[in-house]
Amino acid sequence: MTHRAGYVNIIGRPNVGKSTLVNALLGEKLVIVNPKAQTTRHRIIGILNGDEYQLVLSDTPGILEPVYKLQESMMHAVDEALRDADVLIVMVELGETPDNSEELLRRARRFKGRTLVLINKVDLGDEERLNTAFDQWHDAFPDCTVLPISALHGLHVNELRAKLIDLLPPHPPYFPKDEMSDRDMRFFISEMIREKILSIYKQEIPYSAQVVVNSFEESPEIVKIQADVIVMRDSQKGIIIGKGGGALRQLGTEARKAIEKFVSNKVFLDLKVKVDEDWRGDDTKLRRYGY
Ligand SMILES: Nc1nc2c(ncn2[C@@H]2O[C@H](COP(=O)(O)OP(=O)(O)OP(=O)(O)O)[C@@H](O)[C@H]2O)c(=O)[nH]1
Ligand SMILES: [Mg+2]
Repeated sequence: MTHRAGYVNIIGRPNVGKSTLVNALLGEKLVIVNPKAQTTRHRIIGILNGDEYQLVLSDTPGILEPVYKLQESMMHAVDEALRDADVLIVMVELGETPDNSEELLRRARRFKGRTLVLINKVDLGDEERLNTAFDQWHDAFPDCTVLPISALHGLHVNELRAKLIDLLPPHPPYFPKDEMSDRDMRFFISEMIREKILSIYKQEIPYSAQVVVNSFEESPEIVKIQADVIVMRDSQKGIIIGKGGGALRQLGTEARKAIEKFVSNKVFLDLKVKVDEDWRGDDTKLRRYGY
C-alpha cells in the first residue's frame, strides 16, 4: 500500500476548542487547554502516526484583531497554517454565527483545498440550536462538509479521525514516524507552566506572562528544571509571587505535578520571576522568546 501523509490545520476563534480537538484526535494530552481565551500562542504540530499514514495536525492561536505585537505574531501563525494545509478544519462553537466571525470567514475562504467545518461543543445545546447552527454554517460554506462534534466529550471524534486519515494524499512521512510533535521537551514544559499561570492568576496577568525554560537535566532518579516566569512590569512580578511567596509556591507545586506526569519521573522545579519591560510589544524581544 502507498503511504499517505498530510497537514490538517485547524483554525477558529479563541476558545472554541481547537486544542482540545488536537488532544482528542491524538488520544493524548499534548497541547494546553484553558477556559480563558488566547491560550495557544504558537502553531503547534501534533503527529498521529499509523503504519500506512501520518496525520500532521496543526493547532493554531484563536483568530482575533491583533492589538499588540504578540497577537500579530499569533496571526502570522494562523496564516502560515492556511498556506500549507492539505485539509483545513474551520472550527466554530455552538452559538457562534457566521455574522460574528468575519475574520474567520475571510481567512477560511482564501483556502482553496478541502475544508471541513466543525461545530464544536454540541453537548451544550439541544437539537434545535444545532439545526439552526448547521443551516447557518452550511449556508456560509456551501461546498464544505459541516459536522457537529464535542471535542471534550469525544462525540464523533473517532469518525472524524477516520475521515481525516481517509482524506490524506499519497505522500511519504513528513516527520520521523516515532515523533509526536515538532516541538521539544522544553517547549512543552514552558507551556505546562503557562497553563498553570492561566488557571491560577486573574485578568491581565496570564496575558502579560511567558515562560522560558533555561535548563533541563535528566537523570534516572530526577529531572531538574530551571525556568523563568517573565512579566512586563514590577507590579505583575509582585502578583505572581503573591503574599509571602504563596502564589509562586502554588504555581511551582501545580506545575511540578503536571510535569512529573508528562515526563513520568520525579521533578525538581526552580522557578524565578523576572521583569522584561513590554516584552510582548517588542519585535526583537518576541523573536528572542521564540514568537
Ligand atoms: N462543553 C464543552 N466544552 C469544550 C468542548 N471542547 C472544548 N471545550 C472547552 O472550551 C475551553 C477552550 O478550549 P481550548 O481547547 O483551550 O480552546 P482553543 O480553541 O484552543 O482556545 P485558544 O487557544 O485560546 O484559541 C476549555 O475550557 C475546554 O474544556 C466541548 O466539546 N464541549
Ligand atoms: Mg488553543
